[in-house]
Parts: sequence; C-alpha cells; structure tokens
Amino acid sequence: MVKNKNRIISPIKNWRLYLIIDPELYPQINVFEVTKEAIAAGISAVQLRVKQAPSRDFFHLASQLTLLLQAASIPFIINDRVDIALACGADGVHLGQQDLPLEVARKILGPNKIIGLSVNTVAEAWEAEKKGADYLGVGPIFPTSSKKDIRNLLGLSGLKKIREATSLPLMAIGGINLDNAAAVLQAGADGVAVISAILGAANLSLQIKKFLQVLS
Ligand code: TZP
Ligand code: MG
Repeated sequence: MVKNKNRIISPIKNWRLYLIIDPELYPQINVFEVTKEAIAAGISAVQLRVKQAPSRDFFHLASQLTLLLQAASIPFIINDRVDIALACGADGVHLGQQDLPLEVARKILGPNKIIGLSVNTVAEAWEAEKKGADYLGVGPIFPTSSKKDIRNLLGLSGLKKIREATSLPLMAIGGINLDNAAAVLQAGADGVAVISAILGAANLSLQIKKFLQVLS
C-alpha cells in the first residue's frame, strides 16, 4: 500500500526498523547527522518526537527532515501533532490515546496520509482498526525509561494477543534491543520501533545494521 500519492514509499508491513528520533531525550545528538546515518544504514521509517519545544522549532526541524527523508523515499511520521505533520508535508502522524481522535485526524489529513495509533489492549486495537488506523504502535512491550506515563507492560504474550486480534501492521515498542528484537517479530510484530537502543548507541550506523540483521 502506498498511501501518499506523490511518493513511492515502502508498504507499512515492510517497516522492519522504525527509528524514533527524540532530540529532547538525546540532546547530545545532531538530528540531521542521525537522520543521514540512519538513511545510509537502511532504516525503514523515521518518526520525529518532540514533546516540549515551541511549535515553531518543531515545525522547522520537521520541515528539514521531510526534505532529507523524501529525497531518500523513507517514510517520515510526526509524533502527536497533526498540524505539524500537515504543515511540513510529512507522510503521516503517530497518535497516542490522549491525542486528537483518529477520525478527527483523518478528516484533517485526508485518505493519503498515514495515521498510526498507540495501543495497549485488544479493545484499543479493535477500535483503532474500526476507525481506520494504518498501523498500530503496540507497547510498551518491555520496561523502558524513554516514556514517562508508562502503561501496563505487554510482554510478548500481550503482543501475541493483539496480533491475533487484528491484521493491521504492528510496530512493537518499548525496551526493544538487539537481544529481544527477533523474539518480538516472532511474537507477531511486523517491525520494531526504537528510541534508546539506537540513539544511545556509540556507533549508530553499526547498531542499525545489527538490528536489520537480527530482524531479517
Ligand atoms: N511508547 C511506548 S514505549 C515508548 C514509547 C514512545 C518508548 C520507547 O523507547 P525505547 O527507548 O525504545 O524503549
Ligand atoms: Mg503521543
């Protein structure tokens, strides 16, 4: 499925490794260098997550990353903010359960943008599918220090239950690293979404390549 008419990007089911760049959690990184390295190393999709910065800063950063990622045909998703996703020309938005309702986001973004939704229960997965989500972020699977308001840890068994409940593409998230990534795919995820195990790595490019190897 190619959602954005103007671009050819990989189907969401093929997003094996989805990097979430959070410059507030990792202030030491250079977001542009990280994005370029991730593209060169073969990342499947990128999300920009900015929780505190002024909207204008988020918008400028998102616009610059859109250019880099569009040129590489890598899907680019904005966390939480439908307005920023639309304004910068990203491929879509990733919403949490407390963000704008999916049907409202869809009305604003139209049918050709990707909308992902975070889910933690089978009921939320059903609801998301009914309302037209394009993929689900399923988590947290394992403990993580990258998110404050953490919900019930799903583990691999919780992920399996959500896999059985929906045919939507599932991106597992939360504490995913090189040691558990293969098991997460085995449990039914289509791909893994990662912050710390990539942004915290000494050699980002090597780390992405290692992930892609264990996910292949
Ligand atoms: N949503 C559920 S867990 C999580 C988010 C954003 C944090 C994932 O970060 P990490 O560092 O890969 O565990
Ligand atoms: Mg959110």
